[in-house]
Amino acid sequence: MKRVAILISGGGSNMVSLAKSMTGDHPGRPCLVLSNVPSAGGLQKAADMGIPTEVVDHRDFKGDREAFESALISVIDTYEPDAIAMAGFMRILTPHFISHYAGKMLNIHPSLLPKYKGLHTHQRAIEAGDAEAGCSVHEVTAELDGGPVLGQARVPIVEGDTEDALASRVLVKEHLLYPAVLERFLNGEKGLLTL
Ligand code: NHR
Ligand code: GAR
Repeated sequence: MKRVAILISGGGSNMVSLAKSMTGDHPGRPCLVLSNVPSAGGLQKAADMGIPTEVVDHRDFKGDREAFESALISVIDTYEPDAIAMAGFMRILTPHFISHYAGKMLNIHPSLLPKYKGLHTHQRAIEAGDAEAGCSVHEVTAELDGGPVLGQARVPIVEGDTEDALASRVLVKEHLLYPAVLERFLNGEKGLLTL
């Protein structure tokens, strides 16, 4: 069984969909849910599912990203994960962290990469007049939202769409896409999955 650590900063709906998928024949099991935000709603959801939780608050490190990441690494490594899934984790990671887990990290990003790396993806897609939006699961490399894309799902952008409406439409697809890509990743399958 592969041990999967999940990193969150917020409500953790993607974390829940990943954790629920890891049963039966699935090659992975959740070993840790870690948040950089102490009030993240996903922490209680993880505890309710019986998954160990940890908090490493970036604010304790006063802008020293390497010190924050060293603390993250020492907590995460206690759980000996084989893979790390970022699910709404909102801190940019430096090569210090990335190189420690090279080839083991996935992220879900709410855009059709390579479009709209970074933040405020839905607003940017609406403002650009795009006909569709979506989400991508990618390997995490030092280049922000720039690692190899392993899976994508698309949704239409409709007349009068708002950021919130589009975000919830995309989130439904995220909950299908991420578990499917994680399972393939743990099985060593490398092709692109499109939903
Ligand atoms: N780090 C690396 N090196 N590579 C990636 O691909 C990463 C990453 C860290 C996070 C998630 C990403 C997303 O899916 C992610 C991918 C946060 C920011 C950001 O600007 C940007 C992209 C992503 C996550 N964060 C601000 C910061 O200063 C803080 C914003 C906040 O706290 O609300 O770190 O979109
Ligand atoms: C998701 O839409 C995810 O794609 C996005 O944040 C949301 C987290 O929701 N991630 C990013 O924007 C990363 N910068 P969740 O906490 O309910 O999974």
